[in-house]
Amino acid sequence: MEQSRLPPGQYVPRGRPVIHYGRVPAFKPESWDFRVFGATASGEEHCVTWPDFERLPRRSVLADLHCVTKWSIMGSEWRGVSPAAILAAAPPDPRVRHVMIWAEYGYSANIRMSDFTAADTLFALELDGKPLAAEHGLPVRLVVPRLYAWKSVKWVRAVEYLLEDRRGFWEDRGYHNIADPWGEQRYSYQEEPGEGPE
Ligand SMILES: Nc1nc2c(c(=O)[nH]1)N[C@H]1C(S)=C(S)[C@@H](COP(=O)(O)O)O[C@H]1N2
Ligand SMILES: [Mo]
Repeated sequence: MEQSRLPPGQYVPRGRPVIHYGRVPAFKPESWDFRVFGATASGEEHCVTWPDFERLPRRSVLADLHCVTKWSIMGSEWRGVSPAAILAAAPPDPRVRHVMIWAEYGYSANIRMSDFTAADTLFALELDGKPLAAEHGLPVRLVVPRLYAWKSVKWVRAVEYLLEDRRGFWEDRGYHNIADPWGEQRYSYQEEPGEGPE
């Protein structure tokens, strides 16, 4: 196992911070669903209920989470569903290069397909051997360890396949479209041509 390293400008805080915009949503299994829409290969929207989502095969990823406010949580064990399973169940149009991840209350983050399909990206249902706590994203959150943590969307409800890149919640409010912590891509003014939509 490669040892975890701290990206530039980050520090390890005491305890485990919780950060999000707005309130913690209640999880109601009977009405919860996971939608895949936008540029699907068939043109149709796919929808998975909680009992079906819960039954998808899981795998574990040992990974760090880097918040743009500069704390990093090192070495958590996340367990959940691989994005590859979602892509197989609901194939995208072959031209799709970006996805929008949607959460409860309209929070969203856009991610390049190459980051979405990275080996350490996961729809996590468990953290360190236990179901996610409500404030960490119960029942499902995305974990994208290779990007700043605002892209690790908690309380995920949908994936939208994009034919053209579009900015999500924080990307539209001054944060970097790509958000690589190793390159300290924190703010949108740092974007080079081609790194974000017009
Ligand atoms: N739905 C949703 N997901 C979110 C956020 C949010 O406001 N809403 N905040 C993000 C930010 S900025 C961070 S740093 C991480 C924090 O995850 P944690 O609270 O589990 O530590 O969640 C991310 N996911
Ligand atoms: Mo964050």
